[in-house]
Amino acid sequence: MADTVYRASTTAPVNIAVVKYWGKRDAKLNLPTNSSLSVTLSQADLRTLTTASCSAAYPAAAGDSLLLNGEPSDVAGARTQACFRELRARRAALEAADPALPKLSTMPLRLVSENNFPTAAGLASSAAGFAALVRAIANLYELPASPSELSKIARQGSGSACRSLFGGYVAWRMGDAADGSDSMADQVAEAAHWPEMRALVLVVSAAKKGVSSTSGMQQTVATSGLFQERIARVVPQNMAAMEEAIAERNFASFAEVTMRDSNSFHATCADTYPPIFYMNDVSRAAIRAVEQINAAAGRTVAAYTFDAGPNAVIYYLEKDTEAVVGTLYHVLGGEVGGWKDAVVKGLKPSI
Ligand code: 2P0
Repeated sequence: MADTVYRASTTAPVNIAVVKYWGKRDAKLNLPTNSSLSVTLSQADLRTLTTASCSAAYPAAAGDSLLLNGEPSDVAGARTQACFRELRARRAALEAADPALPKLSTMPLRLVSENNFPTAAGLASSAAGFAALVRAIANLYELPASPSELSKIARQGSGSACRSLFGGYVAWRMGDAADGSDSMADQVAEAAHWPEMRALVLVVSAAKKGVSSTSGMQQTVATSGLFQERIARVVPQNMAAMEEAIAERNFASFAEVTMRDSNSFHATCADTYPPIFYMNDVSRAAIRAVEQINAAAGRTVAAYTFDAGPNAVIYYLEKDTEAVVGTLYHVLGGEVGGWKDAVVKGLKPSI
């Protein structure tokens, strides 16, 4: 039927890196200078819900469209276009092989997407957003693509998005092929492998960040000497140590690598010229609070990490909830003015 509307929906979760992606070796294909590793958070807390539809009845002149949190959003950008192009090409190949299939690849696409958390709050909304966009269209087109195959497409939308196609503990392998064919994500361990893991997001500010990740990392690659040390030695060591810590469920080691890698990433930001500062005084107060909590416990019970913004993510184990969450409320809520507005949320990794 000419007016049939084809439709598919999916959700994708947020991920928070414990070994950070920062730097592109190819901006067009979105290929990174280093591998990275993240924990995927529960979709009950943070997720994007996306519905993709297409129809021959949608006016061709209007083209493809995206409604994000109720507002029309631009789809003309090269990143979004790359995702559409890759997905349409795969659908067109299926249609060429089976002429009985409806020609969805030629129809305009409409996407409707909603986050259940503030966009651009430093909570990796682009990761969940592009992961959901790619999987919704792949479902609509009934593509027989594995999550790793889809991760190569989502990577072109936003690098960190490739890790949101998996739950649990996820690595994005940088690869070395010039065409990006081996730069994709895989699952290091399911969430059920380490079910006691918890994450807590301290929202210092829900405002849009000052320097975007995309331009910030380009400036770092171009100007920081310290960055060369990070990609040559620090990250490869951290990736290996992190995979071992996860395999052994060794929280002290997981925590140390997480905190060291966050510190290393923010040090390369400070070494960028002109320097980039994502953390603020309130962020640094959170670091001090985690140090106090660990010192008081006499062992490592909490780990902080910061992305391209001031918000803290604190990892801890369920059994240490009281020591970690209770103390954070006490220390930050009571004594540091900036935290009066902070939202403290306990999150589980997704299954
Ligand atoms: C990460 N971040 O690994 C790191 C840590 C921010 C700090 O991935 O240019 O939005 O779209 O590929 O994925 C943020 O970078 O950058 C990011 P693009 P993206 O989570």
